[in-house]
Amino acid sequence: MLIKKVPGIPSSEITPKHAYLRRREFIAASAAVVAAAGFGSLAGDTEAQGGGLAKLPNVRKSRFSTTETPNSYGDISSYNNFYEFGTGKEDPKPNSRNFRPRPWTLAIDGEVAKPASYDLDDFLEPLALEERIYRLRCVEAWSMVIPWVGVPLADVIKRAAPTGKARFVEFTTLHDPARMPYQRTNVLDWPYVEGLRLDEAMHPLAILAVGLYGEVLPNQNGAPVRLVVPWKYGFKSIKSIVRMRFVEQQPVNTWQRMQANEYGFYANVNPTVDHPRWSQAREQRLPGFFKNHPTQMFNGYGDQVASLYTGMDLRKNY
Ligand SMILES: Nc1nc2c(c(=O)[nH]1)N[C@H]1C(S)=C(S)[C@@H](COP(=O)(O)O)O[C@H]1N2
Ligand SMILES: [Mo]
Repeated sequence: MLIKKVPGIPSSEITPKHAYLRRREFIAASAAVVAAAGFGSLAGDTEAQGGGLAKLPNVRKSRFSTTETPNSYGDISSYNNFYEFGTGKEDPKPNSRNFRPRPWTLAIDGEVAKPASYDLDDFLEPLALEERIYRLRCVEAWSMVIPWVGVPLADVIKRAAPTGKARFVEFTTLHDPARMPYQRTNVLDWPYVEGLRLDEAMHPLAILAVGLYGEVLPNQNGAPVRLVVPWKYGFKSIKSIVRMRFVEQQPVNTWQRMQANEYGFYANVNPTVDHPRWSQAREQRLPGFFKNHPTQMFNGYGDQVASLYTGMDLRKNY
């Protein structure tokens, strides 16, 4: 592949070959650089990009957005973790092409005054859509800036009216091996499950995302509805959600069930607690090539979220 020097990106960032990156990751990274060059000025212009999917109407900007420049639509939609469609990061895009995310039913039940099963579009109807530009930090130490469109999770929770017993929210991904091909394998214990403590879920930064770059979500990013919790590692951002259940006991999330010594319940971005197989001190900010950017505590949201964890040992509660 021909790699042109991109103005504004130091040549060190596009130098091929670096020991710790596998070849396919290098190809993805350099493809992203070329794609970015093709767009000329990314310059934070979220209107200019998209995937030709349905536009979401009446999206307002949010004061909670980062001012960092978003990654290109191409970056965000071609480098994904979505094991239901394959374990490689380039797999979900081609393997989810035929997935139909509508009609979609979302169940909200458990310890709530108003359990209900909604058609997703009816469910969204009374909620105001916001663009939330957040950096998503994967546990595997790469990150991207993504212009999500979504609704505050707190609004959804208030509507469900949790009872006094509700202490956690458990989220579940669709389980349909006919539509999600890797659910016919046992690479994970299906369906994918995640959980938040109720106060984390009520935090104004937590959203249910239904769009990207002003359009409905592409399948590979978790269509039609996924969680985004910007101070936590990406695996907390469960995709293609069909159920939110309010519970008393702390849920066991999928990665914790698979490898509890590597993935905990909290999964707060924390540069001082390494993953057993790699350091979390630095991150690779895609499309940058090197893992050379210091990781920030709570992914930079410490002022807003640290108080949720007062008195907790974040080494134990990783
Ligand atoms: N159902 C489901 N949700 C999932 C995953 C998955 O494999 N299955 N991967 C997670 C991980 S590890 C990350 S980093 C984010 C990636 O989101 P993105 O592809 O939109 O960047 O999705 C998360 N949500
Ligand atoms: Mo991740």
